[in-house]
Amino acid sequence: MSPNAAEATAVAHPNIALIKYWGKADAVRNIPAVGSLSITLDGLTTTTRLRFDPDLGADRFVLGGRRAPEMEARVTSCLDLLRQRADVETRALVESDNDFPTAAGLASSASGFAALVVAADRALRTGIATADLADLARQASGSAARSLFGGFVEVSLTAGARGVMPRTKQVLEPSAWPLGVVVAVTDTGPKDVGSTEGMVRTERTSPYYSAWVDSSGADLAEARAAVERLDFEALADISELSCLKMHAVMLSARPGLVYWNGATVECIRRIRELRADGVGVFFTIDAGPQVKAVCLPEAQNRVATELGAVPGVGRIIESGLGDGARIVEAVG
Ligand code: 2P0
Repeated sequence: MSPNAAEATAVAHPNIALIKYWGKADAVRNIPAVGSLSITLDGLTTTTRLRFDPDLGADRFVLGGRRAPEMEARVTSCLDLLRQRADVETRALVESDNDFPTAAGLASSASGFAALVVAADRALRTGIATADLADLARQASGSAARSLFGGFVEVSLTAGARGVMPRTKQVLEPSAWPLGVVVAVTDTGPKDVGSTEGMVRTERTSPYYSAWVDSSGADLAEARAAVERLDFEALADISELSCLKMHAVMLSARPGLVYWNGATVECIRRIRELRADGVGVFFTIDAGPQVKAVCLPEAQNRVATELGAVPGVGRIIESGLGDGARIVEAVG
């Protein structure tokens, strides 16, 4: 194999967890403490071009046209996993672009590492199966495993010889239940406390952390059953519960993690009013102030208009459900 001129471009979409991942069973191996269930979006895209170059002494990472040295150690660790499989040492130039705000609770690390492993797998011709690529992406960023797949995706935890291991798989194709998502962007700046640091603080200091971990398996089973029978009301109830429980455990860390702003709360109230009026919509919120409203297709236009009118909402992004990470171009 000659990786010298090998290059590939991959795209991946962020995913939004309906049953949330927050906390690690093993921080060194990045094993999540809880399973999760997500939807992959098609309205937000990361495009990553990767070129192995024998003249490079180290990997280079360029994000949105600017060198991002603070991310290079994580990119190198991730690429090393694939280089080991291919038995090569060659370093790479990685150029990644997001068509949405980075590091603001819109899961840019999920789509970023999903696109990276898919591009590297193709450029190195390692031929790794998607579920195994998901596991490599997971080691870089827990949520990235889910963006390898489209539609509804589950990470389940199973006990194995080496302890608990996560396994990622698709639960439902995007076309089987084409829900919409309206993202109400309430702040485009980067968050104060990143997810990894926030999780560690929560595990160490929240008196409610064990209750969060202990109750999440039942939430995951309930959500999976709701997805399998396309039961929107049941999915809405369990998803809002998982989201609010996660934020409750974040708030109870010391010092408490407050990812919301005023507009976040106003969007929650508006979504609950709409649902009480019979509109098919529920909310979920990650480690940032943006509100993601998951809607039945016929409700999407109304939800976008209503959330766009909430004071403090600067931008509305609309999305359907999308496919998993994939190659769009390859040379060599
Ligand atoms: C999720 N989040 O399930 C949860 C909900 C944020 C809130 O997964 O430490 O950036 O790299 O494994 O993947 C964000 O966590 O964390 C996340 P690491 P990641 O989507």
